[in-house]
Amino acid sequence: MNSPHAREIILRLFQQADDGFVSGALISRELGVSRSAVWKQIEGLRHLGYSIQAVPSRGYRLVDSPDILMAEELHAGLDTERIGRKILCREAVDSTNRWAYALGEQGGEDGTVVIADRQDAGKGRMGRSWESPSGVNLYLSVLLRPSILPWDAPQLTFLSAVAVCRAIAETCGMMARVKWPNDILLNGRKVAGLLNEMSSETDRIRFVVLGIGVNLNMSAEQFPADLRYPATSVLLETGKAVPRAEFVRMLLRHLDQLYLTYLEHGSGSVMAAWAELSDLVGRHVEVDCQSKIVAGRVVGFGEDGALLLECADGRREPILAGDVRIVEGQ
Ligand code: BT5
Repeated sequence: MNSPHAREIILRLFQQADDGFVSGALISRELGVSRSAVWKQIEGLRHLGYSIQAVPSRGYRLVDSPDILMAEELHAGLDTERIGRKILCREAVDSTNRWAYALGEQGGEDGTVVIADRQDAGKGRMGRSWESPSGVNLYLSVLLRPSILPWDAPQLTFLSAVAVCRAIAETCGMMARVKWPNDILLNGRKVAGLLNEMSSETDRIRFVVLGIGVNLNMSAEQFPADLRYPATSVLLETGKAVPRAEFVRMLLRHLDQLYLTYLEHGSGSVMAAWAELSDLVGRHVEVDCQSKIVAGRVVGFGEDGALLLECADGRREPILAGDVRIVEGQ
C-alpha cells in the first residue's frame, strides 16, 4: 500500500476513535501490513508535523495536527457525493485555476478539487492578481462538468459565494456578506474572492473551474498596500486562527450540497440564498463595465445572475459583469 493511502486510513481511524486511542493491531489489520510497517507510517506522519503519542497496551493517540493541507487528511473526514471525491494538493503552483483548467483539458473528472499552499501567480478578474502567501490562506479550485448551458455558468459563482459564507459562519459564527458579483466581505472588508472560468462550445459546456481564495489566517502585514478595496482575514476579524483543513472540509460539504440542489432544482434556491446575503438592493451604485459606467439604484438580481439597475430615466438595465461602487449619501 502506498504511503498517502495508508496515512489517509490511519487519520480516519484517529477521527473515529472514541477515546482517541487506536491500537497498533487495528491499524495493522486495516492496512494489511506488519506492526513494524505501522510504526513506519506513524513515523512518516510525525515527520509531516503530526504529534502522535504512543502508549503501551493502548496504542497511538493523535495529539495535534499541523496546519497543512494534505489530500489524505482532507479525504479522511469528507463525506461529499460529487465534490472532492478526488483531491490534489501541492505546496506551490502558479494558479490553482490554471492547474484545474489544465486538468479539465486532459479529461479530469467532475468534482476534482485542487489546492495549493501558495500561488505564485494567483489570478483575480480581468488580469488582476490575487495575493497568495504560503501557510495561511486557502487557494482552491474545483473542476465541474455540469450539463448546463454556457450562458447559465455565471450562476455557479453565486453557488461558491453562498458556500464560502456558510463555511465562514460555521467556523467563526460571523455572517459574511456578498458583494456582486464575486466578493465576500467580512465587516465590510474583502475576505474572499471568486473567479470562475469556463471552456465551452457554442451551446455546450466542456467544463467549468470554480476558483475560490479565502483569507483565513493572513496577518495585516501580508496584505499589499495598493489593494482596490479594504481587505481582511478571518483571523484579523475574530482574533482566532482557523484550522485550514477543517475549513476546507466544511467548504466542500456546502459546495457539494448546493451543487446537488442546483443540478436537481435549478438556480432558484441558490440565487435566493445569495440574495439574502447581499445588501445591495435599494442602494445607489455605479458599475464600471469597462466600456462604460452605468449608474442607478439596485432593484434586484436576474435569474442569470445579472444585477438589475433602475437608471435615473426610469429605464431598467441588467448588468452581467462589472465592478460595483456604492454611491454614498443617496
Ligand atoms: C477576485 O478578483 O476577487 C478573484 C480572486 C480569486 C482568487 C482565487 S485563489 C484560487 C483560484 N486560483 C486563482 O488563480 N484565482 C482563484 P478581483 O475582484 O479582480 O480582485 C482582485 C483585486 O483584489 C486585486 O487587484 C487586489 O486589489 C485585491 N486583492 C489581491 N489579493 C487579495 C487578497 N488576498 N485579499 C483581498 N484582496 C486582494
